[in-house]
Amino acid sequence: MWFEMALSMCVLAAADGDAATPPAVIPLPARMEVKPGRFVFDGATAIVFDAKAPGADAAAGALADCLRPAMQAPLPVRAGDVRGANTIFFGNGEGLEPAGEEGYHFTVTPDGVEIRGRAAGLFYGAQTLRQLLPSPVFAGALRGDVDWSVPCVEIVDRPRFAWRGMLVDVARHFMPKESLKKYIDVMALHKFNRLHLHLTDDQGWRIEIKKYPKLTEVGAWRDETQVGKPKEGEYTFDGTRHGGFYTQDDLRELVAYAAARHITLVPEVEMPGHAQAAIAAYPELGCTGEPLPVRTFWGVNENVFNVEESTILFLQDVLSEVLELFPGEFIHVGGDECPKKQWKESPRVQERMRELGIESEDALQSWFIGRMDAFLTERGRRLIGWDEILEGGLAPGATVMSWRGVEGGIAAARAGHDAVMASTTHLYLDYYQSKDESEPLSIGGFVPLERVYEFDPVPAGFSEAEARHILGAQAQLWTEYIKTPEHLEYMAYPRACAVAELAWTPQELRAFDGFMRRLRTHVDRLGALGVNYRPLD
Ligand code: TNX
Repeated sequence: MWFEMALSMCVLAAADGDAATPPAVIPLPARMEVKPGRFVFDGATAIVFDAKAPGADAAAGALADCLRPAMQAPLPVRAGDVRGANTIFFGNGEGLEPAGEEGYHFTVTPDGVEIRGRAAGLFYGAQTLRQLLPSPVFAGALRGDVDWSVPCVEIVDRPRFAWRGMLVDVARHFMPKESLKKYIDVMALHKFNRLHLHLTDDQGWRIEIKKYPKLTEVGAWRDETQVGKPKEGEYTFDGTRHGGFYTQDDLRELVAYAAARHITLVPEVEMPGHAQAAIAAYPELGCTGEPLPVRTFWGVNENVFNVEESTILFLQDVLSEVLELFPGEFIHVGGDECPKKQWKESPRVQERMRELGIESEDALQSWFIGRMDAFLTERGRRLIGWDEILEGGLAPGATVMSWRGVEGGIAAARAGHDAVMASTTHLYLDYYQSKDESEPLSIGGFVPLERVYEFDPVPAGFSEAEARHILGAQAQLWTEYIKTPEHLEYMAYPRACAVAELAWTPQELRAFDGFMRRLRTHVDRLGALGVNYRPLD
């Protein structure tokens, strides 16, 4: 029997979590005390959930699903009111120190495991339990002998921030749905709770919109793609058609898959810039009336949406379908890198500015975003956009995603708006992670692991009231130079582990040395999961 073998192997496997080496949990819990002894799983161990505790059933099932591939005999899962001996028990956290929506209380004694909290907290407790087990349990199939035991601990945990996000740019390179599911699984292990999908850009439109089929018939495909960086202004191209899109069914499936892992998908539909794929599909949305192809090279682009009422209504129709698919509170409308050249040069746009009584092109962009803000607010949602949306005045309901450093986030918070920190300086995981010549070609920049880790989302000098406007932090993976899910994983991990910790763990507990010690164990888990992480130096 598997458990007898497990017992005999106990002494052989290097068990993590002795008092001297606290368990390698990432992100580090807010409070964790290691006690003597271990709980050893055996053939009679069961997962038990209190059927009256919301989410306990789901968390128990999620734990069983994660462990099943590495077990010969899966752990039975059953309902039960009380935590009996030799069980992993999921129940509500009533009467315990409040842990909020996402916190949990977690106790291991030689007799069993007890996890208490609300739905998300219970799920996160299950993720912590996985990380107390040895790395081979993360594999998709039983590999050799595993020490099925966990150290006795007492954990009281809750996140520092409500927004713990990652952006994946599926516009520059389309990523298959199944690869996003794996991505979501790995995010969940790290207690991330927002996946921001950058669904539209100059080089591709990736979301099926029933009312405007050409957005994907035309906009989801480009003839070819720039190869490498231009040399002396000369581009080379690969001559290969690239594209793809998610059907509405695909997106519903992804939304549900992520929700089961307590991750909210944040869809982004870019406007008024980064719009060429949409203009290629419907040229009347552009400023020049000229037909344009879906763009085949990178960089800031002058071809932007016009400001006709029909264009605003078109985009609101698009958003209506987006709202049907994505139930989350926040809808991202882009707003970054919108050159004003065509607006300045177009007689029709200038006429429209006079009609609207708008004096500058920056103010025109604010009017544009303001129309979307009003539309989303009326429908009970919240607009979020890149920090350029500050430039002509911030729309009343807007939340700012601060990418050009933290200044946009600071300005937003000081003006009483919410902000998410997503700064190029620390959180752009498309940038180089080492100076090693063997690193794959990247867009540029240099954001090694230690730099990521040192980021504190709350700017120095912030008052408590200002700090409350910082919803959290988000890592960005722009995919100009990232063509495959494997390469995406290489750029994401292990740096995303640092992002997870800076977004979850109390600032006063964070230390790079301790993180690195835990990370050396943690990367074995990533390896067992088949994540193509960049090896540690
Ligand atoms: C800037 S970040 C962009 C993206 C690029 C990225 C490359 C932002 C809001 N805009 O369009 O992909 O730099 O690092």
